[in-house]
Amino acid sequence: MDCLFCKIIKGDIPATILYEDDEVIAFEDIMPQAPTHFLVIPKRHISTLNDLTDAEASVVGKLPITAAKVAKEKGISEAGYRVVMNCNEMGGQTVYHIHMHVLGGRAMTWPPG
Ligand code: DGP
Repeated sequence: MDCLFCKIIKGDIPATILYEDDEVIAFEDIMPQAPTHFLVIPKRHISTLNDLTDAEASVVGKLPITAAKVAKEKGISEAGYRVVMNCNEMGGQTVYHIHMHVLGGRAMTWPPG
């Protein structure tokens, strides 16, 4: 499968891995939009949020849990951070393997662009 994030999971493309277990992996975003910007993804290939089924509830539930764990390790928990999941073109999705962005280290604005 020609998926960039599947290649990162397999180790075919290098990434700075922050956390990994059987189901999820977290790594630094290559184009950081904040002083801290990492991604948390399921190892199972799921293209978009629209493709989720009840069968993925458990693994997808691990995304925010992992985000919070890594955010704590990164020292951004107390100040706060933002999590974002983009879906399809209008949502700003560019990589079609679902991922949770975690951004911190600066004050976020609302509404997002
Ligand atoms: P989105 O636009 O929501 O689909 O976010 C995709 C993110 O993936 C974007 O913030 C940049 C990041 N990204 C793209 N290519 C690579 C890569 O090769 N390595 C890493 N670490 N991140 C990537």
